[in-house]
Amino acid sequence: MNPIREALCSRCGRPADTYLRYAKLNLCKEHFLDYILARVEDTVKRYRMIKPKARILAAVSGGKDSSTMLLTLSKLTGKFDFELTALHIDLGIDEYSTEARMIVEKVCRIAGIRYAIIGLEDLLGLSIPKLARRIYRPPCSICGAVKRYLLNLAGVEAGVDMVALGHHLDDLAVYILKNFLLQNLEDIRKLGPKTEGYDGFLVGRIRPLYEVYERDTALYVSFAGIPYQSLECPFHSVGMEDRIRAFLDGMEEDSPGFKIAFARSIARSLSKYPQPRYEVRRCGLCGMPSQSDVCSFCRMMMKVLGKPLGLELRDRVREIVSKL
Ligand code: Q46
Ligand code: ZN
Ligand code: ZN
Repeated sequence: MNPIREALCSRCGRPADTYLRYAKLNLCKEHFLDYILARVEDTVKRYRMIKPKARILAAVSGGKDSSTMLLTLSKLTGKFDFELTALHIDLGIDEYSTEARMIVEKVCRIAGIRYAIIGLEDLLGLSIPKLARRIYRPPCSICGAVKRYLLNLAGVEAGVDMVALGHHLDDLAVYILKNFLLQNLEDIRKLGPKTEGYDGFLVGRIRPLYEVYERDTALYVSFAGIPYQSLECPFHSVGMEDRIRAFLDGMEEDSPGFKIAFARSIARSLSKYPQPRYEVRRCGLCGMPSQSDVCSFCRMMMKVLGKPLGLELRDRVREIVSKL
């Protein structure tokens, strides 16, 4: 009987630790790490994400995705000549947030990146669960809005050029297809590899993992020996996204590389999708982007605290990010 031949790394001939179907490559740990770094480098180049001398603020959650984004970007600062710092928002969701914060601190230290943490309890006196209870809304809908607002505010106050997000290919493909199915075509524009900002009040966003699979982010942190969040957020629930994900996974199974091709063709046709119908204005209370006179964050604060935090909140966030 023939012994089963061990797969060998396509780069060095040593035993392989993983097989990437979409690239038809067997790779050992070391060459897998190199390969993902090269994918991120190619993505940054392909979509012209980073201008020389740019200041980039990476949003880090403690999860495998944003840690992969931070670690790979931290290795590219010299090559693309940019400055990288990180921001974590502590949502105050019991042990989940405690673990996330601890991991973020470790990963930033390992990557040698300066970081700041905005704690919702310290900043607002309210965690996500408390906010959700006070305004009778699902925690995830508030959480998304609060994170977006604070991340942008932190970016503005830190004076960075771009905020880097850890969204990976699998999630982006799901969000894009979901918006297409619901015909929220304007929202597809916001899911590209790079979104430009408006001077002084809306920071542009980049997604360096636009062409990196979720599975590869898990392997990246594990092969690199980097800790990542083990607890799942207690508010995570199964929804329409999971059905779309299963469909896209099936397509990927039949045609390896399908999601990359999908993301690339979306990126090429982004300009054909409609622009938002509303004009981006400044909130009259805090000066941040808004679709009406008062932004949704200030309205939320008025409801919960009886007053908007407006410029007072900006001062506090400015102080937190001043160390970056
Ligand atoms: S949105 Fe919802 Fe997540 Fe916020 S409340 Fe938890 S599951 S953490 S990405
Ligand atoms: Zn190898
Ligand atoms: Zn506002």
